[in-house]
Amino acid sequence: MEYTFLKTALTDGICTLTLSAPKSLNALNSALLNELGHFLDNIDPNVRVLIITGDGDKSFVAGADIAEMSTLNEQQGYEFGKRGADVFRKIEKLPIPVIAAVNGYALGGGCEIAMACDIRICSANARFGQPEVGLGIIPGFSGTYRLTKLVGMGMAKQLIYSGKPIKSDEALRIGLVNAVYEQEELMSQAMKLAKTISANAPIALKYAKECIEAEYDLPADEAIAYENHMFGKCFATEDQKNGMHAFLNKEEVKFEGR
Ligand code: DAK
Repeated sequence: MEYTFLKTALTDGICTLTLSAPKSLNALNSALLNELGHFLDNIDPNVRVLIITGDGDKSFVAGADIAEMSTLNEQQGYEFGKRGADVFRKIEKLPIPVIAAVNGYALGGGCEIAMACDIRICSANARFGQPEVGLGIIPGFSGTYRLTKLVGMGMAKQLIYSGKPIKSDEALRIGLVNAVYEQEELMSQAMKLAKTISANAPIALKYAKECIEAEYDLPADEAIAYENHMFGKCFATEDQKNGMHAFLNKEEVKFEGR
């Protein structure tokens, strides 16, 4: 599939995916969401870490496309919300780590797509917010769910009820992002983190992601049993044999993901 709204670059197993709708500050229209769904369903198996960013130096994603949403009826609104939510869920279910490199506005659906990623870092000019109630709607791409998980109910309610964006330093303070960098450093820092991650065992990374996602909503005994089961499965991999052999023999290891 030829993409109109996505740009991709692959280097050493690290894929940078740039969301690109510059005329609307990279707002998420249906065609962009369809392309993103297609990309995630067909991701190159050689990709070990995915970085998602926005085109330009002003905006990551300025939300769902308001022009497109403005004429929807109830059923169409439901379908539009479901399309976005389903695509974002694919990010969470990818068997590889995903880093959001937030390079400016992350409003509405922009904040929501960042929250579906495993790790968020941002530029100093980034702004995060859920301004939907000011448009007569609620966050519709799973924002009420993920923001509450990430920053707690009190702060999530304040952000969603006020609709007021916060700056990068406040996003860092409340744990919505892990680090803030100058704009010109953001992508090199994202790449540095991606390289560190991609040097580790791919199957172990996949299992770690699966555990963290699955265990979050489970009661303690079930969560611990789940981790125990996945820990055991690691010992059926070549990566475990190679990783431990290399450590004991003071050698470098290159994981093959087997
Ligand atoms: N959609 C469409 N166009 C947008 C846009 C958006 N979200 N954001 C910006 N644009 C367009 C502007 O209309 C403008 O277009 P032209 O006038 O040049 O044709 C161009 O991008 C540049 O924007 P500005 O001129 O406004 O630029 P400024 O620097 O002055 O302001 C801004 C930047 C990001 C602060 C401002 O553009 C802004 O406030 N944008 C809207 C942000 C926003 O409210 N985002 C949340 C969208 S709501 C659901 C499914 C999903 C959702 C909800 C429910 N279901 C159906 C259940 C999700 C909703 C959202 O994400």
